[in-house]
Amino acid sequence: MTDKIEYSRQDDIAVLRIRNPPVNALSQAVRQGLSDAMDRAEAEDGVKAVLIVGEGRAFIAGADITEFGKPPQEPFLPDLCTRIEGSPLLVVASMHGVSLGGGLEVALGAHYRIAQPDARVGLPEVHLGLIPGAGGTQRLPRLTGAEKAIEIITSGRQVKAAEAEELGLVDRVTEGDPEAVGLAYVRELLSTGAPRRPVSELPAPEPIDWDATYDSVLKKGRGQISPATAVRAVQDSAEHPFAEGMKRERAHFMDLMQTDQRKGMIHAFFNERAVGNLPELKGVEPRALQSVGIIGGGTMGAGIATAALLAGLNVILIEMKQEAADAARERIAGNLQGAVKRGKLSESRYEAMMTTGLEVSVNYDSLRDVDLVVEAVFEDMGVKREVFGRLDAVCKPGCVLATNTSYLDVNEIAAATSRPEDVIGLHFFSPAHVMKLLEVVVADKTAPDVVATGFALGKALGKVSVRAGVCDGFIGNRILAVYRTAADHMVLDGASPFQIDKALTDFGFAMGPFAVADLAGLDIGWATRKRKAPHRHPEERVPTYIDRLCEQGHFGQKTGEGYYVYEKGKRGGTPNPKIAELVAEEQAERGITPRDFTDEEIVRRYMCAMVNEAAKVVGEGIARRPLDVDMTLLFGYGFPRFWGGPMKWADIQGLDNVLADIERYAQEDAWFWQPAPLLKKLVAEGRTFDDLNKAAS
Ligand code: 3H9
Repeated sequence: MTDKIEYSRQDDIAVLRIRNPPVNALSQAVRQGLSDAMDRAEAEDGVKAVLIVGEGRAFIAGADITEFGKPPQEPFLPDLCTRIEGSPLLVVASMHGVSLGGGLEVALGAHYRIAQPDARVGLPEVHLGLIPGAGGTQRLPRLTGAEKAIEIITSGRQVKAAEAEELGLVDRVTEGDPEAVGLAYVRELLSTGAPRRPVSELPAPEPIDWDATYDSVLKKGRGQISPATAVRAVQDSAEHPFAEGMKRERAHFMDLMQTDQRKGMIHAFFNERAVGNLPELKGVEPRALQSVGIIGGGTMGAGIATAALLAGLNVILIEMKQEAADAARERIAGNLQGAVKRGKLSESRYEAMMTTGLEVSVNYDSLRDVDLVVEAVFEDMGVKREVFGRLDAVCKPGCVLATNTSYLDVNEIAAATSRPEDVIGLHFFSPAHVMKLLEVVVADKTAPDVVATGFALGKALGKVSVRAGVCDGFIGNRILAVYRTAADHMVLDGASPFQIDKALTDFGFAMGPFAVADLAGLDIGWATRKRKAPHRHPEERVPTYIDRLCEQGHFGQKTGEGYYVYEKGKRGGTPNPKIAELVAEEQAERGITPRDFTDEEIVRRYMCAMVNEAAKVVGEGIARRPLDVDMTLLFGYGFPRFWGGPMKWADIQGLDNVLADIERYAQEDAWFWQPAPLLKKLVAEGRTFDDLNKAAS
């Protein structure tokens, strides 16, 4: 038996304790250990029942994801679950923490399940581009019915113990030490002569409208294939005997294992965790963080305040005038009330946050004792420098002074203080209490413990924090500016914004770039174009057709008209017919003969522009590693998770193919399509972006 399973006897019960920290993933050694321990329990005299428990923070978090992509090793998990279920002994699982994926499948192989009240169970394989592959799609529907099983599997959500009990997924919920309550339950079952109860022997689920369910899940998945595949696997559970259903589930699972989507999603899973592990911060202690000051109570400031309050921090928010201060308080209250409505925050905690947790003031002196200040005022260098001068005068020594600027030079802002080592950029994304991304922007003189404090704040707020260097737009907005331009160029050359949006949402983006522009407000891009106009290179192509719409006061969703026309009370918009006219005028002025684009070409050009700029961002050290770009795009820009991020996408396409396309596009517009030196270097060396990630970790 492997040392991953501790075997002990409690009278006539064999206790199998899984010990594979941190989360008891089902590695080969764990699977082997469980299999051996079952053999031993069955062979030993006097054993009537087996209790399976997990040590540490979870029962079992699922299959060991680090083994995916390598040749599978026996014993295979589906066989292990069937072996547990087939035991002549009574088998009980006592679940605490999470039981996810293969972890729940092992428990479903047991004959009875007891759980702690705060336990959560689920089958999250779709988040890894997979479906449950150890009987989850066959056993779960036999307990919950097909419809509920499909909902649980395709959402991948974690089901709380109470709901799991209601659904028949667990038989009992009892608080206490998992082994102690498990043993008591087994003894009770033995004393009442409870029979073995294999889930596989329960009747198959009733049929539902499989095709309609498949279609709706496919549509909801926006290009992701595994949730729809799960519907077919559950259908198999209804239409075939259990053993045949298991075979079919395995076949689906192994097919999905080979897909790019599985590779992309597992890349996302690990790098979401790796992105905060910066070698340069090893051993660097963050500064103490209990109270946060925020300058400016607009949408951004109020969002940051909301996130900080929800994380249990005290917040002092500064506004210029009492009226604005009152409005900021209202905004924060509204945000927190949203959390109350969604059941994420109790009324009493809400009251405490709004009274003792939050102070809204018009006096900078209130910031005297705070540990960190985030400035979220108007995006203007003069205004920001004035704010930082005042903060320098008021804040205690060691207070971290952060700016939420989206593109201004953090070095210049830091220079407005006598302590540039305490100054950092913390670039939140709106709404700041919802969006997961935080760019931690490190200026030339920022002290390492200030960087560590930025990451500590991000962690406390539940954000995915990415280290960025100083440049116009940092990582995300700098890359966005370029792929947006690629989309604009395609419009000038003949593709409609609506075709582009559709091609990109079909690719998996949450929204297309033109719908996003309408949502953000066309005035933002207009202002940026005006700001950048004096610095443009003569060969730079900057379409101006949309400026004509802005000049007429149409700024997208907020004014009811932009690329799309929005009717009050209706979701989404319809294409604005004026766009075609404005584009045609500009094409005529520039002497462009419009041509057709396929959806495939649209995606390719957009992605190549993104990857090329991203390679420049990494090459210049603005992002430390390709994975920093991937996580930025995934968590701040609606990039489809199943591609893993633009750099992962490029690795999957082959960097030589991506470079060849960029060089081909450069024959039309050499100024825009200048290949990134890093991309050329990697192609020459036959290396990938992922090789760089590995080298940096
Ligand atoms: C499956 O089961 C397939 C089967 O149906 C069929 C098979 C044939 N494997 O997230 P954390 C690591 S698919 C390996 O920071 P938390 C994680 O990388 C699987 N490693 O903690 C991290 O490492 P590090 C279905 C894993 O408390 C450390 O554990 N299961 C695994 O915030 C701590 O993780 C899932 O998809 C794993 N399965 O959250 C569950 N899980 O410290 C995936 C975690 O080096 N896991 N690690 O960075 C999770 O959702 C969360 O990790 C969990 C804990 C909720 C468990």
